[in-house]
This record gives sequence, C-alpha cells and structure tokens, in this order.
Amino acid sequence: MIANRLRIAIQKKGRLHNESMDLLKQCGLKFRHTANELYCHCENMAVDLLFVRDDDIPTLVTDDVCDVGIVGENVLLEKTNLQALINYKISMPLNYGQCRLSIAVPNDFKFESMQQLAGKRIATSYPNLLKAYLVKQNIDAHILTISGSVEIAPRLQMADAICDLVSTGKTLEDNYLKEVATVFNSQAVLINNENTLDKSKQSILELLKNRMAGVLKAQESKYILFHAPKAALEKIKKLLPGAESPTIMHLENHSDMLAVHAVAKEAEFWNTLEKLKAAGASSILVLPIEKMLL
Ligand code: PRT
Ligand code: ZN
Repeated sequence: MIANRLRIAIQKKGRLHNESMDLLKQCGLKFRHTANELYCHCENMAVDLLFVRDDDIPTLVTDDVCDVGIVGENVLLEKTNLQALINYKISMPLNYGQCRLSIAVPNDFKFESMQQLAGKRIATSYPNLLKAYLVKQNIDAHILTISGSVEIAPRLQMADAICDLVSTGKTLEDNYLKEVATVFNSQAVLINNENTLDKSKQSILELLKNRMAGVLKAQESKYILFHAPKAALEKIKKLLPGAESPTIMHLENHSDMLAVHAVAKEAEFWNTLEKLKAAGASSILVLPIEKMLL
C-alpha cells in the first residue's frame, strides 16, 4: 500500500456508486475518473479510491488492502463473521442507500404470526442475517440461499417465503408478495480497520469524517429568511426547530417589523413554514445550505 495515502474502497457500479462519489466530491476531493478505471488518485488530498464490488469491501478493509470503505451495513454484517467485525469501526452512517432486509410471503398466505414460518422454506441472499433473526425469534425454518432474483422463488415453488432488501416495496408488489417482518434496517456506512491506521492516515480520515459530517448536517437543514411582526417574535422563535439563536434584524421604514434568519431541519420544514405563516411571518425565503461546520 502506498505509504501515507488513505485508500478508500467504494462500489464500482450499482446503487451506492453515485452517492458515494458525490459525497467525496462534496468533501472537496478532486479526481478525474473514467467509468472503467479500477483505481483513482485524488489530485488535492492524499487519498486514493479503489472501485470494487460491494461484497468485497468488508474483506478488503479487514485484509488491509484498503484503509476505509463505504458499504451497505447489510453487506458488512452478512459478509463478516462476528470475530472479524470486532476489527471494524463503523465510523459513520452516511444517510443514503437506505433499505430494509425484510421477510415477505405470497399475498394469499394468511399470515398471523412469525411462528407460521416454522418448517417453511425461506429464500434469501442473506443467510447469516436471516439465520440470526430466526434464532432470536425461536423459529426453525429452512434457509435456501440464492444469489439473485430472490423474489421469484415462491412463484417457482422453490420457497414459501423470501427474505430480501426492500426500499420502495415495488418489487414485492410486482411479485405478489407482502412484507411481514423487518430483519434489519440498513444504510451506507463508512468503515475502517481499527487496528492498522498510522497517524498520518488517521489524521486524513479525521479530516474527511469532519467534512462528511458537515455535508450530512447541511443536507438535513435549510436556511430560512422571513419578515415578522415584532409583536409575534417570541411566538415565532418557539417555532424554529434546529435554530439555536436566530439572527434578528430591524427593517428600515417598518418599525413594527423584523427580519429573521434561521436554520431549520428539513424533516420538519413544511410544517414549520406553515406555522410561521400562521403566526404572522411573511416574505419567507428558503435556501439550501451547502456545507455546515459546527
Ligand atoms: O455489483 P455489486 O455486487 O457491487 O452490486 P450489487 O448488485 O450487489 O448491489 P446493488 O448495487 O444492487 O446494491 C448495493 C447496496 O445498495 C445494497 O447492498 C444495499 O445496501 C443498498 N440498497 C438500497 C439496495 C436497495 N436499496 C434495493 N432496493 N440494494 C438492493 N435493492 C434491491 C433489492 O434487492 C430488490 O431486488 O432492489 C429491489 C427492491 O427495491 P424496491 O424499491 O422495489 O423495494
Ligand atoms: Zn454485491
């Protein structure tokens, strides 16, 4: 491995590739990368990217081929035995690639409790996660491991149920299946091998993690600007979630009005706007925040 350059494994192509690349770019990393390249040298930081299949990322990190990886938590836990997992550090959840590993049965299966799956065949590409779940639930079922197209197994009479990743639920619906239990909630995570990072790599990783945290924080926040009657200020301040201390300014020629600037959390965003308006706020502007360092 090149000394002092942090090597990051990311998915070569697939659901996590674009968002992983976007996140690294938003952290200020500059690289020129063509679709078929397996390796890419960052121009402005001591970082190299290795593009691989997501299934290989946990092993590449444990085996020290890469220092850091971005991978779905589902793959990490499925591919890693618990002993190896001790060597990993999940540095940060990255807030994309969200999905859940769920058990689903045919629509006409009269499902009432998980115990109905005892003795049944469940097809999955996640035998380890499924097995751990079934043991915990005290259900003795047959796990049928298949590597893809799990959703067609019940129609082919290969299985009575499936356990697969779900995000929108459309694949299940298209295959006449219904979700009956969530085994595991997943998202993309940043991992590194706890044992091996030397000091200089550790400091690059810390810098990167701080920048990632700044990007993620900004993604969930918006900057709001609006006018408000002075008399409504106290009420309005209580309506501003995520705003530690809003900035308040006087408006020229309107002695009874103020301008308020504040940061609001996106999840609560529409709700907040409607309440602000009802409390007397006007000329409301909402701006995206690119980065946020606290
Ligand atoms: O080639 P490589 O091995 O690298 O890629 P891959 O084909 O194994 O993985 P890929 O690119 O499909 O997924 C990479 C990661 O994205 C997964 O490990 C998850 O962490 C995450 N992810 C998020 C998903 C989904 N959402 C998802 N919906 N991975 C797969 N799916 C599939 C699911 O298996 C099912 O077939 O999408 C279908 C269900 O989607 P909905 O929207 O119809 O519910
Ligand atoms: Zn894969």
